[in-house]
Amino acid sequence: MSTTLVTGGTLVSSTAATPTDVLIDGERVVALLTPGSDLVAGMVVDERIDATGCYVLPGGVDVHTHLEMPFGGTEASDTFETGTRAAAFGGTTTIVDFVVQRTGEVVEHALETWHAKAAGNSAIDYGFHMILGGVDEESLKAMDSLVAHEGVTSFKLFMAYPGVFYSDDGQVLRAMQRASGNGATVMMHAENGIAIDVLVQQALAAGNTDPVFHGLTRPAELEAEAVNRAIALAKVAGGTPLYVVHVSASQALARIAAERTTGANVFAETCPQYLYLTLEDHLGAGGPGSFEGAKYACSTPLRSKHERHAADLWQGLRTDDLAVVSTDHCPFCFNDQKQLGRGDFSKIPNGMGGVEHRLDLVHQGVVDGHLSLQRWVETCATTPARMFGMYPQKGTIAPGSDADVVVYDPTATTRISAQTHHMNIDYSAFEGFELTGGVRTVLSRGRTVVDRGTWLGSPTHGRFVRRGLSQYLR
Ligand code: DUC
Ligand code: ZN
Ligand code: ZN
Repeated sequence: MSTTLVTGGTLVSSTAATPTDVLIDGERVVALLTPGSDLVAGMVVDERIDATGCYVLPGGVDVHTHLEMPFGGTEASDTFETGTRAAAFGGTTTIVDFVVQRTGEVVEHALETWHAKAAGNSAIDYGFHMILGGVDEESLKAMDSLVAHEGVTSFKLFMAYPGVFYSDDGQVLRAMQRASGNGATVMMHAENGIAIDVLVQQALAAGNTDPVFHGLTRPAELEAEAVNRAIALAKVAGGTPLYVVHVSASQALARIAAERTTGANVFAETCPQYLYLTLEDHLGAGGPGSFEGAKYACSTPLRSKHERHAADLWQGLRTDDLAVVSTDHCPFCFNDQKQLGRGDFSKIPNGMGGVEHRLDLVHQGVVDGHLSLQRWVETCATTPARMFGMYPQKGTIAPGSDADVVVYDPTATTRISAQTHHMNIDYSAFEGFELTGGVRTVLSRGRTVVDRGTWLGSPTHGRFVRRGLSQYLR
């Protein structure tokens, strides 16, 4: 076992920012030390990392990624190897990826398939949620066994994508009832997919095929309506913990906030794309006839810059009505995969890549005055770890925790570009963004995996994290 001392930095946690040295022994943090103490001066350590002028924070926890996911007639372009390496470059040291179970498929087989993809191919630690594409007697039973034996304690349901992942209200209710019994969290893709499909067919029939119609046929009201229904069903099911994924609309957030004032276990995340990108400037890029906007087709969609969505999302992050920032990393290359939707926006594979830039993009929110430093760490590391049963192994720097540590230079400049990023995607949704702050050094379980832009990790380093129940319930 070798020892590492991270010295001279400011330890930023979800509650404080304090000059602190961090002592690591092997894979774990073993002590937090006052800088300059005799203990530090006399200490024999194998490696010292000078963090002078930098923040020292717990490795980021991204609880919403889709690596190697078959979807939209193709497959997400990052593998576990490329996606986890890119995540590490951006200071994320744990991901929770989505296993996909489709109608009729045995849930346990789907889980085995995802273990086979990830094992030995992950640079950082990873856990799994389970997408239940088919809610039936067998899959309901499997929920209990995944929670009890497999360390998979959260299940994603879709109120969108009829014929693909869609669950009707009865199926949603049954899965929620099961989760109420076994303690699992239900994650909800909340959009009224039946109504959306009508709007999509009408748009196509009218000859409206450009990417911007992807957003125009998924109006904010249909996100809010689905959120409302999900909340009602969770209540009827006995107060199932509900986590609404990728919230993008003010109206949906307002419904979540209202419910939270009652003390209900209703939680939500947003993603950087909804904080920075818009329907007009990105999904509508290039104007009529342009296909450029396909780069930005994701669901929920980007929202109008003429409304208050982004401002409300930042506020929701401040007030904890949005507890987490994840990425919904689901990359598809523009030059081949996104082309599937040329001439028909409904065939554009939905998703964009962002796993590498979450910490930087949310840190920019600190620089811009939207969030405190502590809230940055809380929304990007500590709360996601607690929300999904990984704390204090993950999400904090404390004696006994995994030594997942990021040294972050708040004076650096990060320029985002597909030319320099590490994700396996031929464009960046954030191309040209110039951000204040940058990741300098990243440790995953005590091993330095990134240092000043150099890759020092290994695709066999990452381990499966068996998760417990949510530790964020109230
Ligand atoms: N939304 C996306 O944009 N991609 C993957 C699945 C989803 O719900
Ligand atoms: Zn979704
Ligand atoms: Zn997703």
